[in-house]
Amino acid sequence: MAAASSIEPHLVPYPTPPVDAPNMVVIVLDDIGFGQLGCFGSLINTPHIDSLAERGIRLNRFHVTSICSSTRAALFTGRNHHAVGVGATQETSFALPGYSGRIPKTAAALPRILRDNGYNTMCVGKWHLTPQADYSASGPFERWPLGLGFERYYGFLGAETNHWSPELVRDNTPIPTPTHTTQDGAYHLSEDLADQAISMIRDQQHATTDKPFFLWFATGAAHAPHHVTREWFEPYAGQFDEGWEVLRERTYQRQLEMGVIPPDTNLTPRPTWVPEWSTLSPNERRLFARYMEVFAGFVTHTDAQIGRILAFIDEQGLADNTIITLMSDNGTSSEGGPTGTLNEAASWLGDHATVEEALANIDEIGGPNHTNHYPWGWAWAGNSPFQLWKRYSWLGGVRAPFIARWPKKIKDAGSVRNQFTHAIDLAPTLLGAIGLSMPKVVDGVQQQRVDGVDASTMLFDTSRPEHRATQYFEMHGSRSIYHEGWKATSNFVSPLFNERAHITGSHSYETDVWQLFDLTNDFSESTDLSAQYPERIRELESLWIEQATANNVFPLFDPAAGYPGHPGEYPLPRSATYQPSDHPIAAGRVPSMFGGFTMAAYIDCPANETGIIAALGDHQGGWTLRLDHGTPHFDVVYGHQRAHLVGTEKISGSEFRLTVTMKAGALALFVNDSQIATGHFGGMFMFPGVTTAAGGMWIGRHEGLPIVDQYASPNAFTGHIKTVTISSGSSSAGPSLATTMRIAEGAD
Ligand SMILES: [Ca+2]
Repeated sequence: MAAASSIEPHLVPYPTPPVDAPNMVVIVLDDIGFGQLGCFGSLINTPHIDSLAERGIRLNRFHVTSICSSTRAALFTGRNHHAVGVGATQETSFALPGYSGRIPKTAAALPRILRDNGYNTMCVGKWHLTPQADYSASGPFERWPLGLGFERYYGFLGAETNHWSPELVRDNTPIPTPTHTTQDGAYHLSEDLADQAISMIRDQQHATTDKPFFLWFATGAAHAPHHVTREWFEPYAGQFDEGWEVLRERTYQRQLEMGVIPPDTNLTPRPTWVPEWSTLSPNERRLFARYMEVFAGFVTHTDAQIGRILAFIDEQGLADNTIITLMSDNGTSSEGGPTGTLNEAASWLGDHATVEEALANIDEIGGPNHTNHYPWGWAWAGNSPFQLWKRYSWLGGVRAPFIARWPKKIKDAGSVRNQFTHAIDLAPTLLGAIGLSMPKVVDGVQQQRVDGVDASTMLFDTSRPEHRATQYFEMHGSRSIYHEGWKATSNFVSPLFNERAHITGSHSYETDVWQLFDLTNDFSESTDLSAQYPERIRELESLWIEQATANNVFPLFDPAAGYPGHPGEYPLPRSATYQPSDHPIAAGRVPSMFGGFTMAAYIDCPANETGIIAALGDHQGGWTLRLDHGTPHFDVVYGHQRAHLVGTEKISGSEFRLTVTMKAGALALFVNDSQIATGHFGGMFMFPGVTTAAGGMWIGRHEGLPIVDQYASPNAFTGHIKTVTISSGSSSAGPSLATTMRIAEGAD
């Protein structure tokens, strides 16, 4: 027997980070346009983000995909969005290679690669890369944050959530909903996210001061709902009273003064679909200005939360060797429509509040009673100097602000870089900055072509040449291509959001027209040169087709075409039985109630019991079956549609069956076999605001904002619930594809 001292130790190796590896923080803002940060010319105050730019560099030709999920997929994988199956948002996954919503194993994501190279990886905030069918407690979890390479996660899985009462997940588990029903600032999601990010860094540094970390910090802001306390938006009172043309012009002048746009840049003119401010009524101007004041306050509040993270990094002495990048995922959002909205999800279904209704609620805008979004005139102003907005392949959709700071290496602080860069370049660039490249094989899986370029030397080398000659764009049929300084852009307008009724352009791929721009001399894509260069426009169209083919862009988006939806792992049950739980049941796993339903609750109610039996949604859209001191209630609300069924007698005793039925809009409430109330619900029985927030149905209590103001959450049931069974009246019934798309893309 060998002596212990002669045994060769067998060490299982840990991954080793590169020598002197910097920490990395990627901050992704939502729906903030090129001209909506102070350091990009905005009149909105963003002092902390501005200081990041002063100590770092800005890119004025940074591009994205024009929508949330797709940009995030490109940032994470270094590949074009269609090439990794995320040609549109996760709410619209089709059984098509470019649109499955399922990032393949052939495209390992940045956090996974960094983790394999000795980094701790942490994700906080908006995710939006899990297919909606995979949101439930059964997953599958492969495309949740932990599945794509993060070690810790705190945030929301969907497109958006309520900032006063968000649907949150920690790692792979939903957590109780922080709920705040007044506008006094006791809870706000952005503040919580900053707290969580700071806490994760602190924990990691306590354990291993020398180990590098990667933090992905994605705010819900400034995506709708635009939620913020008064103290943040009141300083903007009156600042937008001169209207959106003036805001756009002032932003443009500041952009010129700052040098974030070239001196000869044209400010593209106001399009016909943005009304002249002077033609609006005094009431409209008052309302629309308030929507913008709230948005501005929301952005400034977001900036302050980012400032807290930056201050923490400074205080820890980490700033010098931490790469911080900050960007937006797409241009400004027009999704409030021409007049703005108090309830964005209802607006997706065409249920708009009138200006008078909104005015009656003007002092509540920004608070928990609404999910407001500003009118699109402000989106136009915020994209100065470009045309159009989010969801289009015009620069107003695809060019976004970008800032990078790395004091140790970036020495020309405050500079503006102008190389043509795209979201797909982020992952190879961050890896390149630490001497790594995208791996060829991960877990034995051969990796697919990397579309992004390592542009890391651009960060600190001012003389670096252009790193990209060509880039295609496509979103919902809006197409463009950049090639060697030129950009060709189609005038296609998708049918989403009823924009065809307003925006001039083609409604058909057969008849659409491509325009040509010399971006080298025309920064803002303002002057169409297609008549002058007919050959060039044809070449660029051909190049677009070549690139689109290589990236799985076809077939092009067409809601009338009846694309096959991509199913989840398991089909929806026709009927399911539930018991009280500490966690919600993912809305996407509840039997379809769209074509009618039966809901039967078996309960014991010893004496005048109160509380929620089942509930889904909130006062902006949802339903609840509940008792109020023994009296049964069923409430359903959605925009202007609502029904309230109330029993005529209290129930008391054991073994009751409480049943709700709905068929063709007719609602009935039963106790055992006796019908006790009827009602009518004229709307579609679906609540997209819930599913896009990755929210769920609760049994026995209701987390989040209440459905009706007769109770306060969680309103836990004081009796005993044995089971609640929901059976679909018609499990195959559902909205048309066009309606589904409208709802889903509303949530982008
Ligand atoms: Ca977005």
